[in-house]
Amino acid sequence: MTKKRSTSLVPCSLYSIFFVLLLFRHVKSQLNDHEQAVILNLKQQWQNPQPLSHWTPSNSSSHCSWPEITCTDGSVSGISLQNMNINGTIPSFICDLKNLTAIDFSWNYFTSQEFPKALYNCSKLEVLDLCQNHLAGTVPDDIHRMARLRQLNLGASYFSGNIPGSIGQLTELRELQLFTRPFNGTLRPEIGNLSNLEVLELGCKKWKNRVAESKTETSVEIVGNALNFH
Ligand SMILES: *[C@@H]1O[C@H](CO)[C@@H](O)[C@H](O)[C@H]1NC(C)=O
Ligand SMILES: *[C@@H]1O[C@H](CO)[C@@H](O)[C@H](O)[C@H]1NC(C)=O
Ligand SMILES: *[C@@H]1O[C@H](CO)[C@@H](O)[C@H](O)[C@H]1NC(C)=O
Ligand SMILES: *[C@@H]1O[C@H](CO)[C@@H](O)[C@H](O)[C@H]1NC(C)=O
Ligand SMILES: *[C@@H]1O[C@H](CO)[C@@H](O)[C@H](O)[C@H]1NC(C)=O
Ligand SMILES: CC(=O)N[C@H]1CO[C@H](CO)[C@@H](O)[C@@H]1O
Repeated sequence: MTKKRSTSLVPCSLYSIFFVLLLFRHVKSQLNDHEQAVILNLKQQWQNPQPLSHWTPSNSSSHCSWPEITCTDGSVSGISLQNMNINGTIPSFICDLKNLTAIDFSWNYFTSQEFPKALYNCSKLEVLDLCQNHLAGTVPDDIHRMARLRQLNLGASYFSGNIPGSIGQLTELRELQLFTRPFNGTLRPEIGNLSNLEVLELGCKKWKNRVAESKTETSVEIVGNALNFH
């Protein structure tokens, strides 16, 4: 009798494993569908820019094969829209892409009267490149909330004013690019707290392979008198 019970248990547990696997696949593909919907909403928000005409709904993972999108384990981890003539704003729902670590919106026409704080909700963000856009306002005092940032490029846009001391709390920062337009604020001494910083520029270079470059070339450009690097 016990024998009978055990034999009937085996297929039963196999079934449940199979069921759990199916459920897992289903949940995962729903997550992928959701991420694709977010990306397609971005395209719509920006009024369907021509360079993104290949962003069309397809199977649940097809967006991972679009050149502007990077996926890690099937989930979107990067968006790179360099130089695509995009006019518009950076919508807060972009952070519905929960695994986003890199945003490169450089060389576009993104506009805003203030720093896009909505990006604080992208809690895994490590790379933020907003270079050469039409973004204005000051760099906010609570910029340190983007605690994981390794690269921050705010160069050649319309940001103005002082760089807040809290930028010194972005301890992961390796690269920091600020303004090229006449810089009328001051850099606070706290910037010297950025002990991991390798590149500090007040410019905006159109580097295609910035990461590779920064690996071979560790340079710290000291700008201003109040700065202290260790
Ligand atoms: C989904 O679409 C991508 C790109 O169009 C393709 O490479 C992939 O094979 C498709 N996957 C499935 C499961 O159909
Ligand atoms: C984010 O990545 C983790 C780990 O790869 C994964 O478990 C999770 O489902 C992803 N989130 C989304 C929304 O896809
Ligand atoms: C950040 O996300 C939370 C929860 O999803 C939301 O309530 C909040 O409005 C978002 N903040 C911004 C600035 O978009
Ligand atoms: C810096 O420039 C901005 C924009 O041109 C201006 O609004 C602001 O008043 C200036 N600040 C100082 C301290 O001159
Ligand atoms: C950051 O820099 C300021 C001013 O140089 C200094 O007073 C402060 O102790 C530093 N903070 C940390 C955490 O190193
Ligand atoms: C896609 C789009 O509308 N691009 C325009 C954005 O604005 C610049 C400058 O105003 C135009 O040159 C682009 O054609």
